[in-house]
Amino acid sequence: MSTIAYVGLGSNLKAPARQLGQAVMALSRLPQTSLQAQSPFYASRPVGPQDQPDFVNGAVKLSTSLSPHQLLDHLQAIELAQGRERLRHWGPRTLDLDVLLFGTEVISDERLTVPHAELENRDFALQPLLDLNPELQLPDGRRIVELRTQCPDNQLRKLAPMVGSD
Ligand code: ROI
Repeated sequence: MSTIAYVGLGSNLKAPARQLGQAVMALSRLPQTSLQAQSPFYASRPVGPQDQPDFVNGAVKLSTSLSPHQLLDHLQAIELAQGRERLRHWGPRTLDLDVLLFGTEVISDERLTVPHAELENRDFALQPLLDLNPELQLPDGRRIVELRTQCPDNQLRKLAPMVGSD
């Protein structure tokens, strides 16, 4: 059985847009998974300490027969493969991959919280989800489009698509 999962991507170190592009390539190669769509990328002001570079954020839509925790294992492997650095709490990072939504599942354990715990406060996650599916809802029925209008503003700026960035 396949589930539609949405994964958020973020980076503000080491050529962030390239980090995201590389991560999308890696996600397109996951086992038991097909990449259905990729959102535009956005520059965004950092949530957390302001003395760090702006982030680049985006999201992808996957169809997968992996379990949520298997998917998380793969996301963490991709983060590591791209030399993940987290310099401090809520500080700069090379690559963050988060399970934002996994079908209509609600998960809360020591490794994984789905829907993502901060989703409704983060325009840089909500907007790419809307780009991928304007009708999307949380498992509790709240509409992403509604949450987007209520969440803090991180000054999203849509970036031009990257070409020839291998
Ligand atoms: N801020 C923005 N704009 N984008 C992120 O992806 C992001 N990720 C984080 C913190 C440091 C909380 N701030 C962020 O982990």
